[in-house]
Amino acid sequence: RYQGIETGVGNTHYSGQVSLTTAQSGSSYTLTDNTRGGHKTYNLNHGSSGTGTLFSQSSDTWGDGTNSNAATAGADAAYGAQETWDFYKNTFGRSGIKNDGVGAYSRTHYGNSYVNAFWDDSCFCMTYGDGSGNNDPLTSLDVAGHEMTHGVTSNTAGLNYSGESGGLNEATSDIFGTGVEFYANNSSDPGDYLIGEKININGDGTPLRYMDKPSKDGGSADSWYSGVGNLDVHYSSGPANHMFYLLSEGSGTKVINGVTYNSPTSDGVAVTGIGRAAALQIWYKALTSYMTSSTNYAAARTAALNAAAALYGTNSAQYAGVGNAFAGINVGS
Ligand code: ASN
Ligand code: ZN
Ligand code: CA
Repeated sequence: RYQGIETGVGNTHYSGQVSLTTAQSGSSYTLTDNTRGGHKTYNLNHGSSGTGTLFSQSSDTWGDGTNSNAATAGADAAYGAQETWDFYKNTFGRSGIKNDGVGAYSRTHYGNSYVNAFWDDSCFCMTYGDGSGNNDPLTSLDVAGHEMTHGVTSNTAGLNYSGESGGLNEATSDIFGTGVEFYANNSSDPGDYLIGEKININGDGTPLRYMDKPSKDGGSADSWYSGVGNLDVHYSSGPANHMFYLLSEGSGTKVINGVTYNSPTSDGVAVTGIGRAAALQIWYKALTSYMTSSTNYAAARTAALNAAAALYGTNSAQYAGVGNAFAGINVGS
């Protein structure tokens, strides 16, 4: 058999026990995924430059679910990269971040008590900190999908990371990060419209962001207004996250995978959802066919309407749904 493709076991911190594609190298195994563009997962061992070392061991079982085992975060990161690859491939036919079949690489255990994770276009790589006290690594599925989506955005629309386009860039990462989480269908980390609900980023277990009502985070806007582009991009993302929730699920109260959402509209007019699958297709086509680096909220509405028209026609419920969801965040009417 081909020794470059093995099936290992990951005992992750956030996603329970998962299957990981690994590779054999001599008498050891490595976190190398030759079925997904050769993605590799590294251990920076608290350094902050270079690649550190490729995760490598004699057994093909990775981590034990605890943070005292360095390979646990490796297993989460490898799983996040795997599910993100599969989400893009199987949902949109996109083969990797650049759609060229080439995998990125991931670095875990960056620095000390580093409470962030980031994509870097220049290394074409993903980096994860270990969180406060090195106790809450930022390796959950939605964070992995969020960060790698920054690579997709930068290789497609190229939305500038400031002003309204910056908010749309951030929202695109939240939207497809959430898409990854639902796609993975993992019982330890089921799909939701919350961002960072697993990583204890606020120290009290609450999520970083809420797509049904973004203002629940204390900083994000629920709807567009003329100064929204002056907010930090992680707050000006709010209206687009909210639009995506409304488009997918509709306004009002709804329980999904045990989480209760209550989504308002800016004008009080109820909105009916078209389902997450269609909403994802519309946003992906808008991003990859119609948005540019300077797209603002008004132009994002036009881009999404164009995408819905191309996919479903102008007489479709999906096309009407886009108009209604944008009206619900005070864009168009
Ligand atoms: N984790 C942050 C983000 O993806 C990193 C950054 O500031 N770009 O938004
Ligand atoms: Zn981001
Ligand atoms: Ca989530």
